[in-house]
Amino acid sequence: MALVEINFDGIIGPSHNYAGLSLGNLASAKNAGRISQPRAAALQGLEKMRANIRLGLVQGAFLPQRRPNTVWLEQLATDPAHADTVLLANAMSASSMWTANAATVSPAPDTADGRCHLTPANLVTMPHRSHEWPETMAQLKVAFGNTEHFAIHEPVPAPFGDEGAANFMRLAPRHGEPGIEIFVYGESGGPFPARQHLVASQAVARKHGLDPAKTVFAEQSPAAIAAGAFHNDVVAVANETVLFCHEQAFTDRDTVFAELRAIMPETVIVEVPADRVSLEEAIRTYLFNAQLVTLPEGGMALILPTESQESEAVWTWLQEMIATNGPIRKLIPVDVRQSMANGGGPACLRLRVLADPATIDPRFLMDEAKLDHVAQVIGATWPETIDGDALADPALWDRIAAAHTALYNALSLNELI
Ligand code: SUG
Repeated sequence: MALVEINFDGIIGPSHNYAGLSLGNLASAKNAGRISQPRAAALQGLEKMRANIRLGLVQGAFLPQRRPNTVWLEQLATDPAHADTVLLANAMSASSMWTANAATVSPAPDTADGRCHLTPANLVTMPHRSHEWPETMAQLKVAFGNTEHFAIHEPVPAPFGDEGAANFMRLAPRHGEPGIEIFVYGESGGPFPARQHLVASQAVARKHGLDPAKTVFAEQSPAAIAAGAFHNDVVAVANETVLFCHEQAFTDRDTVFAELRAIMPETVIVEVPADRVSLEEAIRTYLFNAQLVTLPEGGMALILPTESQESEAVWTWLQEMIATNGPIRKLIPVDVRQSMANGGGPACLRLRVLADPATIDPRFLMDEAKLDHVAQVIGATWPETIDGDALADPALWDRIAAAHTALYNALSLNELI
């Protein structure tokens, strides 16, 4: 079978909570201390997957990680019963749901050895995310264990922050053809950290055996980071020939656009001007944190958060864009409000892998029947709510562990528990 784009969504874990852990992520800060709804959150995520399957897209999933992360606490010479409040909150985060940060993926047509290369992101800038990669790596090794088709690398070493596919884009005439790989790094973010380091991006490009003539490194604008775009995928998204971005996404947009057009003349740039949608409004509504997908019947759709539909400035601009009959033909709002309240939109929740589905461990591929089964497990075992104080309650840890085991059993992935 030909290579197809597969979206691997993170199933939202039973410990989903609002601990305000991500400096520079305005939603996370704003909702710190709010009562979360892990069950509703996970079901929202499943419905997004279901809707994408119904569009004819191929869907995969990664599983939530074990929380609290006792392995990490042990490395810090403590345990859940003794860790201080902040450390425990870091060990309880369900942040692996945002699989756009799981890894950077270079598909087979772009690499020197013709395999699909994956490097798990080290996520070192944020403590709660820095301990995700070992379990991510374990899942990747099972899902993409076929070494004839996939190569999995060690993460980039600290201190060079790597945030994975959230700071990576790919353009290509068509999915299965060689393309341009675009790495977006940050130098400065004013009051907020620039999480993706250029050294890390360059290392990933070398590990993956990319053609330097088709690899672009672009600096994310400090203004975007300072306004709350802690990842590039909050202000830009690409699919096949189309780059959809905000006017202030990059430090030097003219040079970036010229480079892309020189490598691939078919490049189409759909840019939203700042005088129509400000950076602040773009970040509040997450219109760029959309899944830009090619529909099986042709044309592209933007699967974007319902928050974008509720903004007059955003929705008016998008309607006008659709009316121009450009490459993006359809707008599909989805409700992922529980994830959005922690700064994770539809695009954060998925990792794109271009591959032949037959080469992937089928336990990670989803169909509607499997989603029904997973929904049943979630309905029966995920906590309905978590408030901040409960993070230190041993009864919650037990409940989360039981929910975790039930899901791994349901997907026959017990070996990863
Ligand atoms: O890393 N939020 C995540 C959101 C990640 C979004 N991903 C992409 N843009 N691809 C983050 O900032 C908040 C957790 C908390 O505060 O409890 C959090 O980690």
